[in-house]
Amino acid sequence: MFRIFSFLFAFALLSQTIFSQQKIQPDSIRKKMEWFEDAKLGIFIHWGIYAVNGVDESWAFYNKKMSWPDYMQQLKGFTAARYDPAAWADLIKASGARYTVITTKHHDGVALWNTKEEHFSTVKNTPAKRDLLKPFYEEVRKRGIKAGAYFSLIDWSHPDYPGFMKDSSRYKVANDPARWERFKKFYQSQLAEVSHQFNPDLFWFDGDWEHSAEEWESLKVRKSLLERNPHAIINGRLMGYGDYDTPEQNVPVSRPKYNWWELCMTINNNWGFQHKDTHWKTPYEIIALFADVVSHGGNLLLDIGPREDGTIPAEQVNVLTELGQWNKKHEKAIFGTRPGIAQGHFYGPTTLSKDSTSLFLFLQGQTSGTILLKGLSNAIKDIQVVGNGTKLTHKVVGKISWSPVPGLVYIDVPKGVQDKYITVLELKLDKPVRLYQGRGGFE
Ligand code: H79
Repeated sequence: MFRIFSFLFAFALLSQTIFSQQKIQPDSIRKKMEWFEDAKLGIFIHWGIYAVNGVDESWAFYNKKMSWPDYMQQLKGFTAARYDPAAWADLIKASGARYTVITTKHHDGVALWNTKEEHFSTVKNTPAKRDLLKPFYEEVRKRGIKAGAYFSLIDWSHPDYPGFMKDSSRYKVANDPARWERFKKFYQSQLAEVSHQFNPDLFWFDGDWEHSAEEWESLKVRKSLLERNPHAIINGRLMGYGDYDTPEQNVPVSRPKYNWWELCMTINNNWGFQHKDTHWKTPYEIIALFADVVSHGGNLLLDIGPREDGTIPAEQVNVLTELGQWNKKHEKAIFGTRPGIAQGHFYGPTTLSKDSTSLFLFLQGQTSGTILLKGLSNAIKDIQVVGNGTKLTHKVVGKISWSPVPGLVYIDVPKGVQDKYITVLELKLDKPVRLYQGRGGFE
């Protein structure tokens, strides 16, 4: 029994440190979060030397799948020879994404800009020999896309960083505080370079779990970034000092705790380019997932992993292009919307217009026939298939005159109006949405 308790206690402690509580009050950041809340889709880019041999980004040596020197040999093969930042920005624009986040530095410590610090960079240590970030940020901003910077707090290649491989560490912070101070100064200087050179709209930290907020100096870091740009958004991986929650690969079933959240997800099974990974998600799977995320008030940060030469795999181009066409057709049902109605009213994703007088229903698969909506107190003025204009008929069934409980709404969805992926219906309501959520009794 004691063992079970001590296990539970240890687990509780662990989850407290790993999943730290948000320390930022939502009301204090509501204004700056507006664009993020409306944006819904971002494109994540993992580009680094790991694309040369197609190995796990940084984790390959951490997990001892290869030695650190072998991993770093990839520096020699990173050419960026066919890098076309304008083409990347065009693709991101075509996907419908409103923002993008690129790896400025992953856990392997290789910076993609010309860092002044004495440490690895694509400028000093690879045949690419240049700052890859500046032209990218310029191109995306030209197109009105918000620009985000992924920055790894962890730097497993830095001699003053304690962590190295999963079962080894250079030292313990408590035993050599001066060494940790040196690392802190180093990482905060690099971060200041990113902040001053590119002024990102969003900072996407990763790897906070290896140290406490005090050790990282999370609050100080947050403050200094916001001094440079008070509107900058900071993701939730700063040990509690971020603005929004970041589930990774795992799709939430209920809404995450933070007021704002973003699911980051790969198109195959890896963040960076890997020659052997052919587990591509289909456009349908991504679009269905995207609708689900938006219906729960989240954003999707969809990842692409360019090759070392800067070309983007055709499968990823295809998913972004198909998603973009679907987004264009269904723009009003996605962008700038608010989370939909509770599950139980309708068995599928839903969203609401900002003023909540339009309710959007997302039909999975190739739905046709009669669909059911429960507990809608509003009158429906009009139903249309989004992006297609076909008007649909509906019927209210079982409305009891003396009862406040609304009748059941049945909508006829004929064959032939279906989208290639997900069909969306817009229900125009007489007033802002009102729902009945009772138990059907005389309450
Ligand atoms: O950059 C991509 C990945 O390389 C990086 N984040 C994305 C965006 C990443 N990979 N894995 N993780 C982040 C989470 C890792 C969690 C673990 Fe652990 C680290 C599992 C075991 C060690 C955290 C700390 C959970 C348990 C201990």
